[in-house]
Amino acid sequence: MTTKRRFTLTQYLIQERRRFPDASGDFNALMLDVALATKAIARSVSFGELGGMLGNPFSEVAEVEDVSTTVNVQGEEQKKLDVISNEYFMRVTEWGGHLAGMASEEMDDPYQIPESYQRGKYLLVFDPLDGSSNIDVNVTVGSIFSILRAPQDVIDSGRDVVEADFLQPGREQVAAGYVLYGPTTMLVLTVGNGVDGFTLDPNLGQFMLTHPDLKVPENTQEFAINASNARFWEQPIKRYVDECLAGKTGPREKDFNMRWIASMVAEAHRILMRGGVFMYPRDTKDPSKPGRLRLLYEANPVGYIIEQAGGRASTGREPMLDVQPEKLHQRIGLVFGSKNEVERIERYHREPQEQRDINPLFAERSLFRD
Ligand code: AFP
Repeated sequence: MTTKRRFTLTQYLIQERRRFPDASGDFNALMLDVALATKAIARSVSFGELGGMLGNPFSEVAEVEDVSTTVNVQGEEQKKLDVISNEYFMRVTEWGGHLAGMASEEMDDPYQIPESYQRGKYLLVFDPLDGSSNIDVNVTVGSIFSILRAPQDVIDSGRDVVEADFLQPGREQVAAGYVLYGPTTMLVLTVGNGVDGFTLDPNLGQFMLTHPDLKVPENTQEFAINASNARFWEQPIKRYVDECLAGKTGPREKDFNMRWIASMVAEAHRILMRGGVFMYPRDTKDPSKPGRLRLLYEANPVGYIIEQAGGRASTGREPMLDVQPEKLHQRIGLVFGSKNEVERIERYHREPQEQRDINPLFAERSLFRD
């Protein structure tokens, strides 16, 4: 019997580094620290109730220090595992000398690398546990991360990081990835050279390259959206979903399937594996929130992965990776997945305007008005 040779994440990173002979090795070391943090989270998630880590952080706070609220900066309830996962990310990555600072969905302000540690040239941005409202019902959750280069003056001076240092368009990401805590634990990573998937071997404690060069199929007949928000959607999204629902008898002349896990990271993974389109679009539900998901912690890293896999990520109006962030915790409408479907949704966002440009009558009697 012959055994198939598999690369570990470490071997993969060494191989990637060979493309850049001048690289210092800082990035690889940081990535391995991030992977270690996610292995610790995977372990906590897998113990579930047995680990005593489900539920509200104040029921038993033995392992968690400095927790003064059960609501994060997004106004969302924090689970104990949210807090613990955030701690793992910070504690495992802060000491290595590779980071100038971090920002997390779970923390109001940027996190400063303590003075007792060396500061480095990268910024780490993360959502430690996406989909955490699914934890109590034992549905897949995941961590999402993005690695940015710190501005040169931060690297030169070693000064504290400020919000503005993190406000970089998604195209400037050095790497992005997610780790899925599902039936298996999987790391999906892009370092700007395609997308590769690794499965955690529980015996070795190593991420093994199992899904090289992932590609999102260009076409799909599957979409994901929280349809309970339908009354708040803008017209282009209503039109797109209506056409999918009309199936074979509608303008698309084919039937569509629908999925909604409420863990964006798990939806992203399904789309990477078999195609599909995900929408959490801008809507009118809460005028203070132009979308549900966060630009820096969710939309940009997933957008980078999807684009590197040949798919497309958008606000509906412009490519996600071109958006200039204005705030650390900024929310945004997000559409991503199979290229041809996302392009169609973008076209639907443009069309009413184009029609108005061609014929002023459309402003009065548009086909696409409510
Ligand atoms: P939580 O991390 O608070 O569970 O939020 C998950 C999420 O940000 C994203 O992963 C889901 O796609 C989306 O929210 C689900 O939102 P709805 O509950 O409105 O469907």
